[in-house]
Amino acid sequence: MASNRNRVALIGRIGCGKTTLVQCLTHSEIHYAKTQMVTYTDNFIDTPGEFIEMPVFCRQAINVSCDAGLIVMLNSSIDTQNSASPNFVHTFNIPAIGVITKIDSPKANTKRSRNFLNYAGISKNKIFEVSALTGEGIPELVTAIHHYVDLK
Ligand SMILES: Nc1nc2c(ncn2[C@@H]2O[C@H](COP(=O)(O)OP(=O)(O)OP(=O)(O)O)[C@@H](O)[C@H]2O)c(=O)[nH]1
Ligand SMILES: [Mg+2]
Repeated sequence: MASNRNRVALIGRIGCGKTTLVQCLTHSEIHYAKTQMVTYTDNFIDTPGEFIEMPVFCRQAINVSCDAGLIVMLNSSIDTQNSASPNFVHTFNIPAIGVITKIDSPKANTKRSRNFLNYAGISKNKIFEVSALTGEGIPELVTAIHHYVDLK
């Protein structure tokens, strides 16, 4: 069976920026593409936001991520709502980091995002603030990911 040990699983609400972050990290063209199904690439498992937003799909988020090398839980800094249950990331016996997206937005509220990510079980020192559009915070995130997964 193929191993996902060298893949990063991305989990977060619809539109939080998972696919855009993968495009940024893989130096691909940034364009909007709604994730319709779990999408595997060399180093990433991109999940649809419905997996965390709709309880009926939540087990799927766990199933497809449970043998990844790293869980990245994303939260958009402009999203006022949370969908992750308390300590959600501790469902997995694998490392997890948090990523706050869209920090370029004038409406960004990173404090709120930090609270949501803490609530999901991510330690305060494992949260990274990024903008996939401006590139801010991306080098620090890449360094952090390299601690767990060898990105191609
Ligand atoms: N301003 C800004 N917009 C962003 C950023 N990242 C993503 N977006 C925008 O947010 C929208 C949704 O981004 P996606 O990457 O498709 O979100 P997703 O989490 O993959 O969403 P689903 O596939 O529906 O689960 C797009 O219009 C992106 O351009 C960012 O860093 N800054
Ligand atoms: Mg997507």
